[in-house]
Amino acid sequence: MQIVVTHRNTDFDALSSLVAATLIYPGSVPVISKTVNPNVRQFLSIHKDVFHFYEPDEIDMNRVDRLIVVDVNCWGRLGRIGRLSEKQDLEIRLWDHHLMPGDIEPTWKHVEEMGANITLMIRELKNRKIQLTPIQATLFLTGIYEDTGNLMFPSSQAEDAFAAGYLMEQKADLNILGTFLRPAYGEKQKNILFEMLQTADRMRINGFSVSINKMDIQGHVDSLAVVVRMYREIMNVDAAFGIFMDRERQRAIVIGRSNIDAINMGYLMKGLGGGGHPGAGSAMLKAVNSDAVENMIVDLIQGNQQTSVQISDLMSFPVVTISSDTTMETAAEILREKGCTGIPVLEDGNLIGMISRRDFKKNQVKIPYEITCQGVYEHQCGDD
Ligand SMILES: [Mn+2]
Repeated sequence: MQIVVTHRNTDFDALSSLVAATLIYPGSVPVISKTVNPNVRQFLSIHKDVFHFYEPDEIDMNRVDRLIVVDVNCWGRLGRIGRLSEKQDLEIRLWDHHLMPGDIEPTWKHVEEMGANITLMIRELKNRKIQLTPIQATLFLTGIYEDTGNLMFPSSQAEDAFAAGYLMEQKADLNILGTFLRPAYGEKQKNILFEMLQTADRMRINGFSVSINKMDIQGHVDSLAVVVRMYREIMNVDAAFGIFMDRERQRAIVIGRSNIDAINMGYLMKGLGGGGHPGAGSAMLKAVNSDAVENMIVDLIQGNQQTSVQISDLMSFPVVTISSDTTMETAAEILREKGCTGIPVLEDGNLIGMISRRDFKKNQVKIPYEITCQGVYEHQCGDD
């Protein structure tokens, strides 16, 4: 049995890629997580007679021998399907437009930088001369528009625009598209944006205008990415960041938007353990204080590689460290005990590196727990 899967907090690019994969791999079963973005849920509830998706519970994992993964490359973002990471003899095919390495090791892959993942799959559909129905074309175009910000994000490529033109030829309906692409901006988001604007501050870093805003939130808030996007536009800065502290869950969600090539949000967020695209990215940090996160962001923009001080500030307290002569087995033991994803390595009191769960995979030391990716990426909150 072959199944197609994508990331939780499914957005239109992910949903489109899921549908496209079922056309490229006839007989494959599309499986969708229960957590999809609000506008995708709205689309699905209206078009449920056209598209049939399965939930992870409906799949007998033992029967799965081929897994097709689209628009994501981390097990941790697949939800329940992530359990398949332990399955032996699983053939994995990966389609992704995120260049940032993940922990899924595919048998075959098509990974290429592109504004939207669906653009890569449209190229394949065209090569195979597979006809699209108008509703498929509409869905795919929504995917391109959402992931490229209507082709305005700097990550958009010419091929995204050509693919959009092709979908319009295939009778994509722009009226339907407009209904679902309206940003999920409601009362809660409005209040957060207003609060951010009241405390807004601008700074100049390396000649760029940057605004970093710290605020507390309670519980999960949808579409924070939309809020940060609007915040950046209103503040009219090159890059804007929202550091949203959820004190109850002891975590900070960091969302960034950049309008210039010189500040690559995807790379910058990777420095915080997250990820994203050049124009938009996010990260989730546990047990941190917002000032330390702000310092880290400033440091990363300055291109300062000497981030040791900030890294130790970011770590849970007391900071767990190991010395460079610690064996991999002992390090694995410490990681498991402390439940953290990485530990700073010290030599004579100086930070000389980090050891992370992924390093154990490289060294073939048995990892006693599931590897997870911490990045929430942009689309968790409205756009991947
Ligand atoms: Mn995507």
